[in-house]
Amino acid sequence: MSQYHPIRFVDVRLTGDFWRERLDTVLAHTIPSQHKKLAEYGLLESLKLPQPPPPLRFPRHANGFTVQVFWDSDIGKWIEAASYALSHRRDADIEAKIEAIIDDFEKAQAPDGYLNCWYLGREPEKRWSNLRDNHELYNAGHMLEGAIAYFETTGRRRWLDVMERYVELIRQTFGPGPGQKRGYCGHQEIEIALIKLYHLTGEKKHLDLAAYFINERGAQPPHYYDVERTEREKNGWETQRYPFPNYEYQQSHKPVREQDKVVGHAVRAMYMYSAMADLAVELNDAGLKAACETLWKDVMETKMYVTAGLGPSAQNEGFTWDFDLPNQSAYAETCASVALIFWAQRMLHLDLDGKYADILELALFNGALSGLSRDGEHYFYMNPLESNGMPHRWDWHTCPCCTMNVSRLIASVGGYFLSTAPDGLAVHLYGGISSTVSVKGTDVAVQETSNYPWDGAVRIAIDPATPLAFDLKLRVPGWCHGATAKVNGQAVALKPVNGYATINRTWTRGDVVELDLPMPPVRLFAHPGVIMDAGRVALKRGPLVYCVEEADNPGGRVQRYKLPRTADLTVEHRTDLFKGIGVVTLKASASAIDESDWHTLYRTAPPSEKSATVTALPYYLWANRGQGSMVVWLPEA
Ligand code: FUB
Ligand code: ZN
Repeated sequence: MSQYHPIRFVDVRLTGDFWRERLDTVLAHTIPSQHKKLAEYGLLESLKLPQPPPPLRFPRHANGFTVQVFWDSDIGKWIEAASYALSHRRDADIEAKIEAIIDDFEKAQAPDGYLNCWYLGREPEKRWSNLRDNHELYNAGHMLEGAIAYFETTGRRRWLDVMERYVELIRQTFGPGPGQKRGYCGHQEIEIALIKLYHLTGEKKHLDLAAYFINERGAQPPHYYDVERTEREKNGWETQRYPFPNYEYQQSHKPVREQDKVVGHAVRAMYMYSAMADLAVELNDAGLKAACETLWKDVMETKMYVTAGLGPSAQNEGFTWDFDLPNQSAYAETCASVALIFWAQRMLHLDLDGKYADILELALFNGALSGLSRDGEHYFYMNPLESNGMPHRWDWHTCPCCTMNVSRLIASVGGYFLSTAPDGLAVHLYGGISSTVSVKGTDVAVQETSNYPWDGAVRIAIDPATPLAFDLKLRVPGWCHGATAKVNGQAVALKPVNGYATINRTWTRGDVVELDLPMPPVRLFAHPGVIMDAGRVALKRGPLVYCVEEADNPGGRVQRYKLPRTADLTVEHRTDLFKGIGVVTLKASASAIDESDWHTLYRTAPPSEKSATVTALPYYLWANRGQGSMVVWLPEA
């Protein structure tokens, strides 16, 4: 197990243009507009207890389910995102809004600590009766993460106290003891939150409860979801047949240590694997670590989109079979890529191996970041890799999980840059941050400056309070060949081991490391098993995957282009495409099918082609300039 631990989000300032701009947008636009939507769509009203609940905004599906059962989670996630944002800039108005929500939660809490506004308001007698579908513990997890983030930013612990009371009730209710329910949530999440609570408080009981939920999952016949279903049937509460043939959907088809294939709902899977990796670190649990490694290999080798999108299917919001990665119908939920980042970060702290940081970075700059528009007020839930312009970005969703997942990610992105160990400091991401970390008990100021991801020149100033010998581990991304470095102007040999190059010296105030990460554009080809990508090529530069969008290539659907294997890819720095930011586009000579002479659906004459120039844009930026076609995997000429 690695000795490295991530630093806290509150200890990192974002100073680079790329993340500063995204953060400023989240602060100024996303967080306030999300609060408006929470009000407009009735989520805030749902906390006003006791009072007769208003009619459902989203009527129950035929199976009795409504997304309203997890509204508490969306509110908790908004507070979490807002709290991360507040750590960068305090805002009295947002804080007042959070306090008002806490007032409502505090008033709603039952005397025994129970706190779920859906059940308290609408069906109190059914508390804990349907863990499989109704998200009670998932909600508690997100509320707890919100309470922890709010406390970490503000030092105010009122909501944390409320949530600790609730956690105590959960501890009494679930477990292997007499009279306890041997249950666990159908949507994993509380496990991650409990481990965070353990990190915050140092109280082992929280870690133990997280471990219970993970170890119990799918563990014993009879299956818990069958047991609770039988109870519901006795009470006349079960009206519909369960739509899935087994419990793969929520990864409870077998004990977690025996799971070797990534199955089911993608977000649930990623949250569970994150908690498993966390527990493997905390408990030095080799079995959990091995299971995580097997699952990681499975998803990386057969189930991940080139953008780090996960889950091709809308039917289960998740995984299907190996190499099934359709482009236009890709579900690739924003939440799933965000959750992959959580998992990758935890794997990275199991073993300091750059293969995990590479995926963390890939998901960050592509599958997750695409979820938020330039203006910070429009979103993608699904992140297809090919489109005819539909669906477009929306300003809210009946199921708003992705909106706050992407805002909490961006507002806390600083927490992914650095880790410390007893004898070292590791730098995982580049893009401009400043922080002061403690190494061997000495404060070390770290200032990383760069125009990353547009440019691979990175400057890292290391200023220990007093001269200090330690390992500085610099990630050399897997995509990068020919990285070089200098310390105080003198070249040093970089010999990366598992993706990290170690520079060991006595660091003194004023030391500067210059790292150069060449990032020429490259072509990527998919495994032949991915039949949807046969004969196609994707473009990438550094961590950014590119797409071809109609906005830059007017004249009809962009699928008309064919890119010759040998065509040069020209890098262009552009400041004219998006207000306020410069971006790098790629340009190439290509051919394009001429549609003007097609008048029938089918014909015997082959298509005629003409020469053309094609421009590619970072994928995360697509669908910000109107609706039009887009393609990541371009046909080759
Ligand atoms: O069920 C809660 C969230 O809503 C899931 O994580 C998403 O996939 C969406 O179904
Ligand atoms: Zn989502």
